Amino acid sequence: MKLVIATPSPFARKVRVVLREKEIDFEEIIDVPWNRDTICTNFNPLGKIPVLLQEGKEPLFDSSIIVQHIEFMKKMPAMYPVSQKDAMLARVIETTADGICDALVLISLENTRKETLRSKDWTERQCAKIYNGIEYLSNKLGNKIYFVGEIFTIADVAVFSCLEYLDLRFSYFEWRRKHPNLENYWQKHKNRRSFSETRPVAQVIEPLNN
Ligand SMILES: N[C@@H](CCC(=O)N[C@@H](CS)C(=O)NCC(=O)O)C(=O)O
Repeated sequence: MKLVIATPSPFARKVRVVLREKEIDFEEIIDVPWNRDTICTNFNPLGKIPVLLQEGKEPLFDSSIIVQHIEFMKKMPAMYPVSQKDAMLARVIETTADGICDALVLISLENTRKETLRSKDWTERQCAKIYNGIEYLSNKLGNKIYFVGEIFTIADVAVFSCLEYLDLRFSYFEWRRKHPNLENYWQKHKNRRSFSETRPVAQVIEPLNN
């Protein structure tokens, strides 16, 4: 099994963490999806990583779909809670963290454009999603150790990946100071092996021409 990733990507990281948690062997192929020589367009019409490649099977894309596929392999630990209520909550948390990351990706991309072409209004619109999304996550967490029940789930994978992506792309936001409960949460989980082995690393991307 091969996983096409980009080293800073919080979406690829979700899958990389889940495969490590379940101790499933796989090979990582590093790509830069923004560059002209990306390989991900060979497998995903949307031109995005992560993409899961398996011998004799269709390529799978989108982090949530890949995680769902891995979950069907029935290797423990399960990433989605069993009860419908908790499973839905985990997915809402995952979707919120992913949406924050979408906004961060869009802001990073906007910032590669010529300064005169950048839209302040549009960037502010993305910033609102980040601020409101993080506040929502902080409220959902309260003083708990895990987002859903007493177990590590996809919600934790997605939020932790999102918080460290914020550090990489949007450090001036100071989420740690604004949301001390998320800082405590980060401290509790930062040494988990699947996280420490997958810390985001920036890549050089080709700037947009306009
Ligand atoms: N919803 C997708 C988002 C994936 C995504 O946005 N990946 C970014 C890298 S972090 C990408 O490959 N972007 C390239 C592009 O949009 O052209 C997922 O969860 O996998």
